[in-house]
Amino acid sequence: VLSSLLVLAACGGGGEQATGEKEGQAAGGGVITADIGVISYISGPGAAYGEAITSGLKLAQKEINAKGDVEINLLIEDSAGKQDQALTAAQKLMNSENVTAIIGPTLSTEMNVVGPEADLNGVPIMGTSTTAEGIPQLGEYVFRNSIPEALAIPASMTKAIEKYGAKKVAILYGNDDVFTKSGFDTMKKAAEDMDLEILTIETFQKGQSDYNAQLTKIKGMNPDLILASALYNEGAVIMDQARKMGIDVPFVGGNGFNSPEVIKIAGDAANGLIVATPWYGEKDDSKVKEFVSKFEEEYGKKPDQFAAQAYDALYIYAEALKNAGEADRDAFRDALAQVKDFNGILGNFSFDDEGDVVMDPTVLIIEDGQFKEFN
Ligand code: 1QQ
Repeated sequence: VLSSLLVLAACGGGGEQATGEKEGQAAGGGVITADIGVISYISGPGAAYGEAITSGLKLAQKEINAKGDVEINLLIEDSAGKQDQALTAAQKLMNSENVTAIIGPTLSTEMNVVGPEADLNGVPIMGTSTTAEGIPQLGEYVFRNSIPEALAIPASMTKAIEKYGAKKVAILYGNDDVFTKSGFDTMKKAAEDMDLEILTIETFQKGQSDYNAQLTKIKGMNPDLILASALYNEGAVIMDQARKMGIDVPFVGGNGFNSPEVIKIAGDAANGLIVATPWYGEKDDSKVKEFVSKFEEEYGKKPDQFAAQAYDALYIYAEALKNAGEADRDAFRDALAQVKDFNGILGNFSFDDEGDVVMDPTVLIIEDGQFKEFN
């Protein structure tokens, strides 16, 4: 009795939590259990993003829990892609459910309001698909594992220019969304840096269904390339209408276009779309292949970039939990910030000192109704 009291005292005595866990594990216990909140866009026009994300998370959860050193409970809330709904979900997860940390929300527009609130409450939060400028800078509890537009878009544009010798571009973007606006800023800056002539800048809003005015103007100016910053729903309709009007030049799209929904909605009109992503499902890599086959087995379809990023994200959380040694918000935040050289299905991953990610994207093009490597 005396010796076990001494062990307890040593464990509780100060900062040796990790050692305590190890002893617990040796005795057959010591699994670190954590409630992780998820805020995802799973209903409404962009629901395929959230469906992919939650599928990736659930697959990772199953594998992680089966290994036995951490036990993750996912508490999933729908934000419908809306700021207010995302914020309400975050408050519920933080205050009523008392989660250790949050994954999501899906859109940068949502993270822009949820991130500062989580930071204020000292709740670590990580976006798996938020790519606008400035997301990790919202606070020291705010992270992402999705490659920012500022890296992805210039990579796509560089390849498109190499391949097509493009000199004149038209830009089309949604001006009522944090991500589509940020993507536009990056496109404009990159076009200027690359000495491209910007023929026109056209805007649209979420839910718009008729792009005739913008596309007629663009067609009349005869661009070599169209740069489009949109979520898949608007983006796919834009491509469909453009092709029907006889605009057959390539498009460079931002992260919103990284969804197979673009091909589902636009069909052949999606051919000629160039996007950059750290995810390529046909990669000759054993980890990628294993993930693709497990995902197909579970859901009967191939994973997209959003599923892959979410899958890696939960593994990154599991690693941080293990390193923290306990499901405590502050300990978890510090362990998360220190994740280095994590080897996931998207390649080697580390946060920079602002909680942002540096990764090399692959540039893809849609040809014959499929994403292919663009070389
Ligand atoms: C953002 C995005 C979207 C395309 C996520 C679905 O990149 O909002 O930042």
